[in-house]
Amino acid sequence: MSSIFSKIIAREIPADIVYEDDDCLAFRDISPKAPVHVLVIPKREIVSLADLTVEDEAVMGRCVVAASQIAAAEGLGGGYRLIVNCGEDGGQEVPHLHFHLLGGRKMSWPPG
Ligand code: D5M
Repeated sequence: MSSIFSKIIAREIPADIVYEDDDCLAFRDISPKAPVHVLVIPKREIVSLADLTVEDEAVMGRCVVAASQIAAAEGLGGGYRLIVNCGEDGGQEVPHLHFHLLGGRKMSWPPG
């Protein structure tokens, strides 16, 4: 399923891109919920965590490592949160799997 994130990958709409490799893209969230709010996505069109297969293992691993590298580059040495919303009950709005990298403020627990 194509989404607005496919258009960002294809450079059809602008985004503030902070990281890219062959498998993953990361860009700043348009509606940030923390001083640092970056979305890390696989370039492959995967709708949600619920759609992952073993063929996605390497790509997902790359995205998580990329998130760690971006967090360091963003100066989040004090900690941060990496979140995936999955499906309607999980609060997912964009049907392209994405990690929210949130940092730069103290996080509360549990999330709403
Ligand atoms: O989160 C979807 C996130 O995607 C939400 O935080 C806004 C963000 N978003 C939506 N459109 C854009 C564009 N065009 N650029 C950057 N960020 C965007 P979810 O987990 O699906 O609720």
